[in-house]
Amino acid sequence: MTETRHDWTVEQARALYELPLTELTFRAQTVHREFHPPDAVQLCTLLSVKTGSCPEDCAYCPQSARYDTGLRSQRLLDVDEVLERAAQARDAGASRFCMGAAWRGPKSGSAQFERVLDMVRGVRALGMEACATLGMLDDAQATALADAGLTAYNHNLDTSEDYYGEIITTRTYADRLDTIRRVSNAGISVCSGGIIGLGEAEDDRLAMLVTLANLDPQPESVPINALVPVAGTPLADRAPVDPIEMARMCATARLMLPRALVRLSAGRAELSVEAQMLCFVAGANSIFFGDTLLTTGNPARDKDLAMLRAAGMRALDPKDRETGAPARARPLPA
Ligand code: SAM
Ligand code: DTB
Ligand code: SF4
Repeated sequence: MTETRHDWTVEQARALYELPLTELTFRAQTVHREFHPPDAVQLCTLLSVKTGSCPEDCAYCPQSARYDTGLRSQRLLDVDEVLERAAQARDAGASRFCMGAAWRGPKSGSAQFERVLDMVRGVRALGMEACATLGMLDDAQATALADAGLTAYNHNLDTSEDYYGEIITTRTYADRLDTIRRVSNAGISVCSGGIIGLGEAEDDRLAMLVTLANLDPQPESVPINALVPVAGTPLADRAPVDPIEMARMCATARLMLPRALVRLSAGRAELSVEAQMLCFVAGANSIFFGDTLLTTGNPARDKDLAMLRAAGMRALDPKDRETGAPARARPLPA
């Protein structure tokens, strides 16, 4: 049985990342089968519940108030509208519903935070896993989200500690790790990953995976995003990510975080079906499913279902938190 290690070094990560692709994918596949059904992909649907006008300066993000990206800001949606969208996502085949807010963090005790807690309770009552990404949390907010039944909280490290200051100046890497710790202490699963294609070096990508793998417990899910360059942001002109590098990231994440869901996240619309298949072969077992991410495009549902069907893949039925029954594959939706 492959052990989950928390003592990874960048050198060890690089030794995996730089293996011949055939060897790397073989090893990733081998580990994948120990912990996950090899033919199942988790289907998560995203919804931006509060869009734009964000006070943070993340250089990749179309939602920062600092950049003119032509995005229309939108205040926090009503609970009913969110639950209608969640029910549609469930009926379309998604098992997890992820709600994103363009905030530095929620305001404690505010009507808005209370509304988000109602959204979480409502999504759980629909029989779905609920995930939220709302920025930085304090302990009381993490506990309130846990009490509302939140399954997972997404808070990405995005890149290495060394490169972080090139991308974001309005918060620190330590702030990020603090929120992750609070989420974990509150008993919520941590979803944390990052973005490649920001202009970082290979070692920055690997240092990020090392930090994630050395968290104890390791994150339950690890989104691997390829930068979606958006006009008006400082990173608008970054070169497209090489699909082989995306596959290498997925495989290295699979090997270092063997139990995690590795999510092939933003940037899928720019990847061919074959490149995405390579990422699944490399150990990715989760996608964002639905026509949009937060503010940018994602492959259409029908296209994704056709891709998964052509490969004989199925949907991942979540692990049952109450009984501990393991995740299983279930048929794709019609
Ligand atoms: N405001 C919260 C925060 O930053 O924690 C939550 C929402 S934020 C949009 C969630 C994540 O989306 C970011 O951490 C980043 O990894 C990803 N993201 C945002 N814009 C992106 C882009 N243009 N390309 C790829 N990933 C992006
Ligand atoms: C994650 O790692 N990627 C998602 C989700 N977590 C919240 C967001 C991707 C956003 C891509 C740009 C956009 O659509 O605004
Ligand atoms: Fe705001 Fe999150 Fe975008 Fe950063 S990534 S600008 S915190 S919405």
